[in-house]
Amino acid sequence: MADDTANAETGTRCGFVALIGAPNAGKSTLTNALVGSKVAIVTPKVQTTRALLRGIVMTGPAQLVLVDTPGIFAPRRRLDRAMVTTAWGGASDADIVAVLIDAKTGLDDAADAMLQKLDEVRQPKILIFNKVDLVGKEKLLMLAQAGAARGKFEAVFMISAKSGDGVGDVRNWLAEHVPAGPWN
Ligand SMILES: Nc1nc2c(ncn2[C@@H]2O[C@H](COP(=O)(O)OP(=O)(O)OP(=O)(O)O)[C@@H](O)[C@H]2O)c(=O)[nH]1
Ligand SMILES: [Mg+2]
Repeated sequence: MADDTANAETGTRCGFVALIGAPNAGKSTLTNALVGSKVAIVTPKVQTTRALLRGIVMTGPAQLVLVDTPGIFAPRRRLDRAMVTTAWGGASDADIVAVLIDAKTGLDDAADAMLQKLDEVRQPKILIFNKVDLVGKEKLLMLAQAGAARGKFEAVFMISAKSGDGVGDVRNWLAEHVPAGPWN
């Protein structure tokens, strides 16, 4: 984890944050919401994002370099495999890994497989349940408990990337936890 003091000379912080999750979880929507403008393509179709895409967020003394990744799923074809490899590559290069799960879909087998593989990821991780606008409070509570028990996460968030609900909390947390250092 980053130390708690910002860069002594400049007071700045900067870090790479990878957003990973199943296809359609809302990674690109969250990227756009955090950046504050449309940098990533969002569609109702799965596998819209096919390569790593970076968005820059400035928040106070912190610069977040967001890395939107293709979805993670069990690949069958060669292009699929390449996309999934790209996504995990984005995670391994990041300072912080943000794991996005569609709250409507919940912790299905695919999410479970992804969470299991995440145990191998050494960077600090946060868990984000997205699309809370589509799910009732009780299910959310259940998800939060099950998710937190399922892996080692520094924090768990409930958001709607679409409405912006909770997105500010994620931005603030990331800004406080990226490493001290000069902006890119
Ligand atoms: N209701 C609701 N829909 C959302 C939310 N976030 C994203 N969506 C919708 O979910 C769909 C997929 O969103 P994307 O942001 O493209 O998802 P992605 O994870 O980048 O998908 P891939 O690039 O295909 O892996 C789109 O139709 C979004 O409008 C949310 O918070 N609430
Ligand atoms: Mg996408």
